[in-house]
Amino acid sequence: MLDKVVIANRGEIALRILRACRELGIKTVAVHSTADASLKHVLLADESVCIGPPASPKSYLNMPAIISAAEVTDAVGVHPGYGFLSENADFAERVEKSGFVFIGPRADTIRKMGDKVSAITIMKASGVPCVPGSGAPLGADQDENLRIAKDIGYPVIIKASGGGGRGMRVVHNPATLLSAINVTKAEALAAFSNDQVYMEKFLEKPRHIEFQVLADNYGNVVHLGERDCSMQRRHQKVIEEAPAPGITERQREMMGQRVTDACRAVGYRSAGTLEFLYQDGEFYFIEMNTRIQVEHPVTELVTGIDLVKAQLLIASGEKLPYVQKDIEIRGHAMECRINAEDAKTFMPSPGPIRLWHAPGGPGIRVDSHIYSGYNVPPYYDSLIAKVISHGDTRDTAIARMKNALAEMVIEGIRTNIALHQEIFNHAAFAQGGLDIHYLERRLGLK
Ligand code: MV4
Repeated sequence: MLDKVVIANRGEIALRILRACRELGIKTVAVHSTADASLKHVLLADESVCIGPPASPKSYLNMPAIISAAEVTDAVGVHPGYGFLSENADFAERVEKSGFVFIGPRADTIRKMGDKVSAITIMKASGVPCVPGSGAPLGADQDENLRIAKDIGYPVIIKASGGGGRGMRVVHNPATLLSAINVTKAEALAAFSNDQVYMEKFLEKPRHIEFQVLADNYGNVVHLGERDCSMQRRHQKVIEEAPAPGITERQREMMGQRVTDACRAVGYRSAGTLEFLYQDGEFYFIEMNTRIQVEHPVTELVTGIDLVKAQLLIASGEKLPYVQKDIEIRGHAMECRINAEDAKTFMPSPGPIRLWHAPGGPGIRVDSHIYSGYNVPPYYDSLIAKVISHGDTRDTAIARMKNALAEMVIEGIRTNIALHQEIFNHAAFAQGGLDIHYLERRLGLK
């Protein structure tokens, strides 16, 4: 078992990692910025090291500072959480070259999946269904690009192979294709020094459904079913659930088989998520996340598997203690992301939390680092709590979530609790299976 782990993150996920370490008897080192000395996990950790000023590039993204903290505290592993350096292949490589265990996939796997064209190529080769597309970076031959688009059929979408969700462009006809390619390339080059772009058929009303996998160092891979993350605004997920409404056991088994085959083929290790668009009964792979995700608790509640503990055990060299047939999806779980933000403008609303009453009762879990008197700093993500509900049925999970939202109290800052209540009281949401544009369309109406 790992003896001591550096938690290279902050907020709720840092506390989540600390709790998993504690359960396994692993000592913890919190690294934090000067703005974060009073974070709950910093107060609870066995040791803490200040790694720099508030701005993330100087602290939570500061690789030498984090690796030095591991060195001076005699830690053996580094858990990156989500965001920050969690999918930075260079960081994973530097952690391992410095003699520490990176709690996540191998650096070369992170690199392969970070390049979306490369990820799609790998998945396609393993029989994972992908969106009809160029399957390769677009070249300089514009007649060829026009031909590719014509073959796929308009509308098409131009995406950057390198960075996150930004810099995509939907193209509805050949007249605007070439300028769209050029603008997307220029933006991608400026944003992440990689101007590779590719083309896919644009799906107009998809749902966002993702499969969770766990893999050990010995070629054992299991999937833990899927999550529906379609309730989002501006690429920020708002509500997630597991399982995805309407997905049959047969579909789950078929997709599960394909995603686990693909992970085995690339020698995947640790927790990972394969993202799909789902439309008209078909799944289309779009990208893979090589980190623990914000929404992992809904999968934990329906499978009974602790994903962060699993990551730590895998990193300690242990074998997965179960095979696929041991894994069952039990009941339904929902997660609400509680943000410190203005209800109307969605702008961050940092400041002091004067009062905090956490919800509770059967089937309610709260993952949060906040406490009465805690000051939400303005420098980071505005996620302050995740409320997760579980029940035998989706209706029970919804009823429990409504109770939880009604009884929780956060005073001193503005939050999106009322937005969640509104969504949960909406008939279309109760029905389930809404597409990724639903929330923005509805918010636009009001
Ligand atoms: C798409 C798509 C429609 N068709 N690809 C947005 C983020 C990026 N990671 C993938 N995204 C999309 N890719 C094709 N071929 C629509 C989106 C999309 C989206 C996807 C998942 C969750 C939210 C989204 C919001 C807008 C657009």
